[in-house]
Amino acid sequence: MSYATLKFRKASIAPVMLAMAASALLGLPGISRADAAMPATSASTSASTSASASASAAAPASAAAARIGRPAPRYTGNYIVRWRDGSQTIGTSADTTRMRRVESNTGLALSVRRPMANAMQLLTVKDSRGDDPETVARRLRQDPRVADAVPDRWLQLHDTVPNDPDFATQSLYMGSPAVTPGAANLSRAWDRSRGSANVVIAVVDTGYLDHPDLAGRLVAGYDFISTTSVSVDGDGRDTDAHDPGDYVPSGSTCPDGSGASDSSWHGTRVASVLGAVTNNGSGIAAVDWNARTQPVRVSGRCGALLSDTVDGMRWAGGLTVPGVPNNPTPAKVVNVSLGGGTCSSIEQQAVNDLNAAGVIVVAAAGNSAGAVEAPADCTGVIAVTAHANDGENASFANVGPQVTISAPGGGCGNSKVIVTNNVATGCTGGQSFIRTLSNAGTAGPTSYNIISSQGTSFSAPMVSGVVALMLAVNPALTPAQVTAVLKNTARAHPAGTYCTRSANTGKCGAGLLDADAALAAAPNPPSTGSASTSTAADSGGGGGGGGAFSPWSAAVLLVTGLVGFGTRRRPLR
Ligand SMILES: [Ca+2]
Ligand SMILES: [Ca+2]
Repeated sequence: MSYATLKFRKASIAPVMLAMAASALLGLPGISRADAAMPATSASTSASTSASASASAAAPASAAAARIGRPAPRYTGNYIVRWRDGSQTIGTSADTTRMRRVESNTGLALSVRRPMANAMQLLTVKDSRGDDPETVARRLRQDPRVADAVPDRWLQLHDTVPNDPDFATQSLYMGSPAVTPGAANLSRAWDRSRGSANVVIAVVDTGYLDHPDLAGRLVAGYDFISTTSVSVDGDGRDTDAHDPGDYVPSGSTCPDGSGASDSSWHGTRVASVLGAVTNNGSGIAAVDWNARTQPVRVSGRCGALLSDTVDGMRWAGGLTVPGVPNNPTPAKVVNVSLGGGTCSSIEQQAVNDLNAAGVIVVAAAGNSAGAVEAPADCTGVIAVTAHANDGENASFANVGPQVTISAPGGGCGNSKVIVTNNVATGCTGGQSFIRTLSNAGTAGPTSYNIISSQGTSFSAPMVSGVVALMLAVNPALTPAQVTAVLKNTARAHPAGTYCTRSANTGKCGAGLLDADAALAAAPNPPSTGSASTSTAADSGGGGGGGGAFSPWSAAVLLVTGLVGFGTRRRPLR
């Protein structure tokens, strides 16, 4: 069967317009193109930006680190003192005598608050004579009876909050799960690692744009689209992975029967989730702050061909593709936010070969409110379904036994869809959105912007970014170990939601992505044996793969949200 369903194909209305329409109908704030429009980059400056990108790829790490200042400590007026004689008896004459002598020697008025472990006492200095706490501690240390003295101070749970203006919205799905149950716990994770420029994440998609909030994070990719009618760039395969737009002109019909549609800028949107320039005071924050993103262009007008997609995936991971120079900067993580049909022997072999080379493949489960689609259903792939900010599986998201884990992808929890006369009319508590970099152009690119997106397309790069962070912590992790750590550290779906119903056991993977827990476990992964966990025989052959793949993007979902949400919603069971 071909991917024809392609009912989900990027559809006939541009994401921006859909987002605006959804906003108007559902009363959602701020997702017009105006709310975050960024200045367009001219063609000439694009070229220079692109040329300097790889040379300066390592720069963001140090620059970001430099901007993250260390806030001044908050002191309490108390001091932790370790006595040289080892005594911490309080209230005895010996103790009182010792205190009086220290007071006399230092000129400080002291009292004991309580004893501490290791022959220490917590003292209060009642009059520090205006000296700062570190100076007071230094004076205490100069007394011969004092072995050590340190000012007591407040310690904070470490949450990293990047200064990108959109993070205020993004924290709903990237911040603390104590605030939003579905959030990926990245603020805490970023205190463990913000990623490494040594890690390359390939985005196998529609190519990329020189969006100013993406520039500097990219390494050279490749255009794998072999057919000119699909590539829309006037030629076949070449070194330029720019996205010229995948619009279908008025009057044209795709092989799946769909008609005119605006450009999706899907590859840029997906790449921005895992690799936008972060903590630059502009635009959005990404999951990984330092890894480099490699655009591998396989999808154009009317979608992607399996033959191009498999070649692109193999090249991304450093495998040889005839007629194409080997990838000089092979990716350790390959993100595939498109697909369709069921896993064929061709896709399975590509995944097996990538896994055997130590490459982690992450794929979106799809948005058909049905079974997991290829390549996410191949063995050895980290298959990602989506949940809304409240942690419930999104009503559009595909689920099934192949799902590895769930990550934020916007939408509406499956049990929260409000249905009136068999038509979805809203979402209890409101829909969730993922903020993504995009472009206002309906055909070719025009002005850069930021739009709200939904779909497993944006859940997968959430996981790919976390995998890149894990590899920054432990570069030796195998694909099987990464999978095991993600599963072991996933949080349970919230009680009473779709995935916790007994009829849905085993459909939603191990649970919700928790970046902090994954990074905490990354240094000591479980033993998993061979990196390659499957053979082609495991795939069962599969009848899919013959048709075109299509990016899974917001457009479709918003369309269904407006006109067919009810019919697209899975039965709750
Ligand atoms: Ca080309
Ligand atoms: Ca940014």
